[in-house]
Amino acid sequence: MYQENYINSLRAEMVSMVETQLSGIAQEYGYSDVPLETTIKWRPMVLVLGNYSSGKSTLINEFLGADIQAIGQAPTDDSFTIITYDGTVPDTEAIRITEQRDGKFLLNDPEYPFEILKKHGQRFAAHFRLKKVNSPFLKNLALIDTPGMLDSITERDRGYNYQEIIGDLAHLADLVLVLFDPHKAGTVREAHTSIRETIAKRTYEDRVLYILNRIDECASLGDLLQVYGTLCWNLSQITGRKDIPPIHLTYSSRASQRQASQDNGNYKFLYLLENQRKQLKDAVLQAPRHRLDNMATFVETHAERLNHFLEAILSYRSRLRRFRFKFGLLGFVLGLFAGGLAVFGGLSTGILGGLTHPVTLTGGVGVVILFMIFWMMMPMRYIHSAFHRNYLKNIDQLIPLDTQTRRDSWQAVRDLVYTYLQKSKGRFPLYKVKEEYTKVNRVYEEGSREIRRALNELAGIEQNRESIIEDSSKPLYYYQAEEEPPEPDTFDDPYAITESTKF
Ligand SMILES: Nc1nc2c(ncn2[C@@H]2O[C@H](COP(=O)(O)OP(=O)(O)OP(=O)(O)O)[C@@H](O)[C@H]2O)c(=O)[nH]1
Ligand SMILES: [Mg+2]
Repeated sequence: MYQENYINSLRAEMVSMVETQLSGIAQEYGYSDVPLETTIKWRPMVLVLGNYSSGKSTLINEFLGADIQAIGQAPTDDSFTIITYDGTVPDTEAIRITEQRDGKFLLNDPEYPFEILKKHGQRFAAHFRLKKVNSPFLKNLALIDTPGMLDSITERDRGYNYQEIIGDLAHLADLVLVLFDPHKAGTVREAHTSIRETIAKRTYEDRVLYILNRIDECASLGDLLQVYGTLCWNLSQITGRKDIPPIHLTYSSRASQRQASQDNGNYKFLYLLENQRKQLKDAVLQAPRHRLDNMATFVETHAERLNHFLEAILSYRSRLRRFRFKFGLLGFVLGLFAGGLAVFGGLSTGILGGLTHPVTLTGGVGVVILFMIFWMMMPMRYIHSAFHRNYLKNIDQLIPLDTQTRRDSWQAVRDLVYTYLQKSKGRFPLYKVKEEYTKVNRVYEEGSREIRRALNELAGIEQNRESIIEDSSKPLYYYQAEEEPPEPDTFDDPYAITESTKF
């Protein structure tokens, strides 16, 4: 409970940091169209992807503890469904859908983070919906069920760009579950493209959980191992990694005709894998923890990018100031020279012969002033626009790009800096930008450090909790060091199913 509260308050703090320190600046300079915190404000999300009929909806129903999503053998559901918690209906009541919202509402309500999906058009909106359910499983997260991936259906048939939508949803989600089933462990083309092109590129690999579902349909342990091997091979091809990502094994006991406890056939292996099902559920319930990591990265990334944006436009201004000073000074020297020349010329040619010295001097100063006015109006303007053009052309010179991180972050704001300088012609209130820079820099330097420190503290709490659980689960004789553990009378078959080991 303490851990849950800690996570929730850390989340709230991070959202408020983004809201008060970064969001306004991001919108002002066109870095973000919507308030920056929109995508992190809502609850942690778990995206469920997979082949058609791989059991996505069945697994979701198992998590929720009720038949919320439609299931069926043929491609069943062609909608993207957000399933979220309804806290207004007590958990003690039967778990059910308490409210439904359609896509149009969802895409336009600023309470939800789905505004960025508006670009996918009307056809997508018609396939997008939200269900509120009073399942305790949803207390700290929301699930997203998706239409199955199919080889035979093209983007045109679907009427919307499936790959891009999956990419955007994966970007929003804190955890992505990718389901496979034994029949299609070879995976299909769309699965390949979606996973390789979108998830691997746009989210971190530790945010993806690969799941081999419906394992009860394997005829024996040997059969399961063969399927597992095929899937491993395919996954290593998809992810391009030499090490194979961990694969969770699961099945739905409700959908299955075979029971885990059935010990007469070849299905004993299901019983041995029972703990995997529990581990999967626990891993999904870790979504709020993933959200914290994602938020920390979010704050760091955006603070760094905004920092680079402001650093670049400030650097432009300080270069412009130096340039102006240099050419102003040159103009002044030339003006002095012109004034001196005028006085000297006048005196030597005798034109100013009758004039007194102070008047001659005033005339010289007048020439200097006139020259300076001319210098400012004509050559300086021309040189200034040449300076502006030159810096727009060589915009990468504005800030040092000595590390890969700086280069990556600069790539993300480079065009924005270009557009801003082009539009403003380098004229902006300097004190204001300096103030904003200090603010963003503080988040970038101190805010990020504090978030990481809080995350470490949280990891400490988690470790403590685990060791307490571990300690309490140790058998009693563990504490009686001098006493040997009792020898079992007979050899126990570890795979035997007894009353006490049944779940
Ligand atoms: N034996 C067995 N059958 C399952 C399991 N999970 C799902 N099924 C069955 O597989 C079929 C497809 O399940 P769904 O949950 O609809 O699959 P889906 O991935 O949501 O399918 P689409 O929404 O059409 O992409 C249903 O008939 C389920 O009863 C499982 O673990 N074991
Ligand atoms: Mg489904």
